[in-house]
Amino acid sequence: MQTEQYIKAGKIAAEVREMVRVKDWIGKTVFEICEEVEGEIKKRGAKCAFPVNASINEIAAHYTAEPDDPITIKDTDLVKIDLGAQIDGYIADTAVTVCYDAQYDGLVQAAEEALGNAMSMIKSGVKASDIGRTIETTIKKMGFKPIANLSGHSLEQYTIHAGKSIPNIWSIGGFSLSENSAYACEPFVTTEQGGGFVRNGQIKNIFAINSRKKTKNAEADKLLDFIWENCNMLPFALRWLTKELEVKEARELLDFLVKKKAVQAYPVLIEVNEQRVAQAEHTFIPNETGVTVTTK
Ligand code: MET
Repeated sequence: MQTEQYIKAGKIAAEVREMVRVKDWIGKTVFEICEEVEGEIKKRGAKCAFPVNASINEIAAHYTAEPDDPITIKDTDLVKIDLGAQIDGYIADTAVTVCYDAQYDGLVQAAEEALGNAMSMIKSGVKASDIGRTIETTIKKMGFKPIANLSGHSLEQYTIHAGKSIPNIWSIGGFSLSENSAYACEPFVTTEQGGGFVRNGQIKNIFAINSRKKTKNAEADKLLDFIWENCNMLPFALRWLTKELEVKEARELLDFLVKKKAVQAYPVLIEVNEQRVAQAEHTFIPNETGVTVTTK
C-alpha cells in the first residue's frame, strides 16, 4: 500500500476538483474543459489517471471530449466532471457536478449528501452493502432516485476498476472494506421520473489496453506500445494520441486495436428515461478507527 502516493494524488485531484466546482464553464466547449482540467492536474505534478469525463445531463458518465469537440455548455446544463490524478499508478478518482440553474440544486445536493453520509460511516470492516443502504436512504429521503447499476470501486496500482464494487443501493452480500485498500465511492442521483438505471450509449470515446499481444500491424503495435508507456492499463482518449498522429490515422489504428480486442472501448452511460443525473465522488482508504479521504 503506497499511502504516500495515494495522498499526494488525492491532494492534487481535490485541488483541481475545487477549481472546477467554482468556475463558470458556460459557453466553454467540452474540449476546452477536458484539456484545461487535465492541464491543471499535470501542472501540479501528477499524471491523469484517465481522460477527464465531462458528461452532460442524462449522460451519467464516460463521455470525454473528441479532438476539437464542439459541444458547448449551456446555462441549463448539469455537467458531471469526473477527474483522476495518479502518482506512479496510485489513483485519486473524484467528481463534482456543476450546474448554473437553481432548479437542479436539489439533485446535486443529494449526490453530495449521500457521499458525505457514506464517508462518515467508513472504517475497516464496514460492509459495502451498508454503504449502499446509506446512499440509497439519503437520496430517497431527499425525493430522488439512486442509479442502481452504477457503483464505486476498489482501486489498485494502474487499475481503475479493481474488482470490488461499492453499490449505490442496498444489496445482499458483498464484501467488507479492508484496511489499507483504496476505494472510490460515487453516488449517482436522478429524478423521481428517472428509471434509476443507465444503459450503454452508442458513443465510445474512452479506451484502455486489454492485451499487449502483437497484432502484426506494425503501426498499430507501435501505437499500443506508446499507449502502454504513457498510460499502462489506465483509460485514455483519442485526444491523447493526436500529438503523435493525424486524427484520422489515430482513429483508424484505434478502431483496428478495438477490433483485435487489444483495446477495450467504454460506451457512454445514459439514464434509461433520459432524466438528468448528478454525481459526487471521493477516493478513500479505510482504517481501524475511521477513514482517510484522499480527495477531501
Ligand atoms: N472515474 C470514472 C470511473 O470510475 C471514469 C473512468 S474513465 C473510464 O468509471
